[in-house]
Amino acid sequence: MDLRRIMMGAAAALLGGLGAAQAGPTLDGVRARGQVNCGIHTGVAGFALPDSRGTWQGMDVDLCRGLAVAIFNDASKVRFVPLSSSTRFTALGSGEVDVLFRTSTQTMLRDTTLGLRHVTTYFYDGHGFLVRGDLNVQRVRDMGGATICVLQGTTNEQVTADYFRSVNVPFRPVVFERTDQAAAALQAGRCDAFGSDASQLAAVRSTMPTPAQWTVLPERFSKEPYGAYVRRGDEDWFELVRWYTTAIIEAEEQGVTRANAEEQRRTSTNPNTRRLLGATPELGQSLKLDPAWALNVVRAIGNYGELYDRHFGEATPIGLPRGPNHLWTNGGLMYALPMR
Ligand SMILES: N[C@@H](CCC(=O)N[C@@H](CS)C(=O)NCC(=O)O)C(=O)O
Repeated sequence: MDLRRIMMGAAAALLGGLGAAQAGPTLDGVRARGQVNCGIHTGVAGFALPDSRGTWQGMDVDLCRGLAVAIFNDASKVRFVPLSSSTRFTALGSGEVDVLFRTSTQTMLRDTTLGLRHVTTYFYDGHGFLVRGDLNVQRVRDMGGATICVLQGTTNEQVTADYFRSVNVPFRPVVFERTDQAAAALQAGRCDAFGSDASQLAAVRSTMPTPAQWTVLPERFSKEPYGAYVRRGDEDWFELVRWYTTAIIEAEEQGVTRANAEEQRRTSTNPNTRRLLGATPELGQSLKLDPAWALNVVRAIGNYGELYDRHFGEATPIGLPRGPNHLWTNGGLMYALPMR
């Protein structure tokens, strides 16, 4: 640790001791600016896509809005910054955005080499392939010589190459910058398959002119756990984003919904629920937020299950089964660390 950091830490400790609500530099900057700058996808249904009125919609988009609510109790205090896969991490590193909620897989080398930190998993996925339904392949390894569309700067580029190399089957990659370009190339027959995370393939399929003609093959070739990313060196901001994400899952675990959150705060006798919703103030205080931060978040965007259903559930064109994104109590992997 360098001297400047030690001095800054000592100064912060002193201020803390005097009772000043000094937060880390990112939260202070966000508050001074009056909005969170949130890096999102350039356009994929389910995670981030503008609707017919040009309003961004999707799980990543709502996670950005919810973060604004946790800080300002105002979902409009967010600026969405669409970023391609290959520019997202440099945009975060340079300070153009405060956080990424951008379909970003958490990997060891991203964590250890980019000067960034991934936070905690909010979506479990895996790499798959989208193909024309009449292509008639049972297994991807039977696609020798195929042309495969992938997106630049994604894990999917490497996973595709690793897989075909591991089974010693040749393929030809065609690399694009944006999802819509890859989808158009697939549609036009310029590639035989599109390799990406299965959720995004389901989303792309749902926005094709004739979805029924397209199939996401059932094999999965990697683990793609999505997490928010923040810059290194601001522990307070890291903690805020981590416990904010956790609170949304915890709300579902406790049966706190958009509709009942307010009432639960008033009437619940469960100490965990009372803490989560700010009937007692310690969680909010520890993050330098209003005691009602998590209550406000759930009222604004819902708990994790509500968020999933709204953007990926049966009633959406994507209709993606929840699978590993179910709560751990329901056979899935979503497990909130204890909030106490
Ligand atoms: N999970 C992958 C990225 C998944 C992803 O975002 N893939 C496509 C969408 S299918 C993409 O990069 N799109 C770029 C764009 O349209 O900006 C990663 O973290 O590298």
